[in-house]
Amino acid sequence: MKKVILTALLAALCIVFSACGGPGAVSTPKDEKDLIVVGFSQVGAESDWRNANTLSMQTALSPENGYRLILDDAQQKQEKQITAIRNFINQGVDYIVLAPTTERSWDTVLGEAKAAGIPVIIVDRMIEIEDTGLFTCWIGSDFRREGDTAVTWMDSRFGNAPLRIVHLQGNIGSTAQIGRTDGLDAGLAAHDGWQLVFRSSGDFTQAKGQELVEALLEEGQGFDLIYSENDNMAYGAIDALKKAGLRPGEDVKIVSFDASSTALHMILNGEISFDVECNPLHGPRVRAIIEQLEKGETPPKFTYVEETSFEKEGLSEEIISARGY
Ligand code: GYE
Repeated sequence: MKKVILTALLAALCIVFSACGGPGAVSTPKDEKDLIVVGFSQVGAESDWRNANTLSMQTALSPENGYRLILDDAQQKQEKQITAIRNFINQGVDYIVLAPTTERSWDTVLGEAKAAGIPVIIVDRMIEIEDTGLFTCWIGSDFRREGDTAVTWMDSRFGNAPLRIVHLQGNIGSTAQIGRTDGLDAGLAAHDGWQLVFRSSGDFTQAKGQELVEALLEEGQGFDLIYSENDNMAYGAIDALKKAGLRPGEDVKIVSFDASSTALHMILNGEISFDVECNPLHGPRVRAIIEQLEKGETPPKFTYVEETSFEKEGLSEEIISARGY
């Protein structure tokens, strides 16, 4: 009984304190009607990168921070994203955040969002659109630079020595695929010792990465290096190599993108040789953009996030655990 009274007293005190915003005030979810409503059309859940990105958005745009986030997973299909955006417009959301699957064919639906007066913030990949007034701003990675970073490392490591390359591509038509592929193509053009022995899309998934490399090994194709446009395809490729009795990192070198924590551990154990970082933590960045817009300010139209790259030298458990993904 005593305990009940004490708890009630404490609760009452808490209410008084938080209502006055006094010391010890706890942050409580705001009234539902005061929340800023954000519709987020997400590509899917195809990779570690994507899951870290979704979590970052959910954490930053939480009710505690004053937001209601409506998340739509498009399962890597643009048609589903277009439907999701139309639903957001019908629901009258305050902002739309779009992580686009591919670059093209957004004109009509973004025109509809504009007509409804809803600002659209693009994250991660870019869109190719004639009227750039149809979106408010974009924030994401410089994917071509990522590809160039990988090629620079390959050049420093192998020079123009004969190198048989297997290229696992991401979703065809996505900026991440286009930039990373363009980087490799430039590398191939500049090194006549490098030979592209296989190129196909593994859709950024582990299962497809494994399938492609398994099929290749069954055909008896030899190769020295796998250029995998994301970590999850690299995990699948590594499984395929091991199943065939090959040693990833020794018999076949792996170059990958994203630098998620599993991949960085694979650098430490020698399976992945080089990984270019792609930063998925866009949640706080989007929140900062919305805050600017709410104050009537104009955020920069395009913002590239800073990124680095990793190899075994200089990498440690401490570095990996200090990262957010
Ligand atoms: O590299 C991949 C994900 O667009 C940056 O998409 C993103 C890419 C990322 O599925 O893992």
